[in-house]
Amino acid sequence: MSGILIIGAGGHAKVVADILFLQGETVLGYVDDDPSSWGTVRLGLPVLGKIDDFEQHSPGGLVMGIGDNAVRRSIVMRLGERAAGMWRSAIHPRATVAASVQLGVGAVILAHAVVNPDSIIGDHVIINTGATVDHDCRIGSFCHVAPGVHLAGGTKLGEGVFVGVGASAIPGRVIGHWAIVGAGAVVINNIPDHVTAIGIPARWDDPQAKRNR
Ligand code: JB2
Repeated sequence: MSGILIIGAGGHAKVVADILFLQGETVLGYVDDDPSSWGTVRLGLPVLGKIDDFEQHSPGGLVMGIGDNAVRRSIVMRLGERAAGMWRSAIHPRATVAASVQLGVGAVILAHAVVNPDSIIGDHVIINTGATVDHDCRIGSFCHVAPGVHLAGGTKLGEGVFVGVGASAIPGRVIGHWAIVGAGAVVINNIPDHVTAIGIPARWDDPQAKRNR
């Protein structure tokens, strides 16, 4: 039987399943590496076994259902060619995505999220509930834009950026690869790669400055 298999079986996987139901997709169930989940049922769908055995279930498509950016990336890399061409997007019917937006493979866009014209969304990105991404933004692969985030026009996120719930960024700011923006932070300056920026305005520890102290 052909249908979609969801990778992961936690909270985010259930949200993905709900979107796929609304899209009218046939969903086979979940695969997950936690053996204690196997044989259990979530939203009426079974956890079928481990991720690396996904081909045993003959899926017609795969959607990534794990929230952690680094874990999503490592699984996509691990499955590599075996999963190439199988990744599908899950876009809630009440999300608003402008016609000119370029969506990467495996994008997951939740209810009431908005992505405005000419934004470019990378692979396996999550735009979570009620988040807004204004015009001309660039969202790198494996980013997670958490619920209620607002990114103003021309914001650029590198790969793997996590923007925490309710954070915002003024127009045109650049947030570096694998940076973390804390919940409720307000980004008014560019943020380097790999730092954690928190507060209003968002600030981060400069490792170089620390070494010189
Ligand atoms: O290192 C890992 C790993 N860590 C967790 N490798 C592999 N292969 N799998 C991993 N997992 C799996 O991800 C767990 O077995 C579990 O199925 C899933 C994590 O489930 P959890 O409910 O803890 O988180 P989530 O990813 O479903 O949801 C997170 O992200 C969402 C976007 C939460 O923070 C949610 O609150 C959030 N909405």
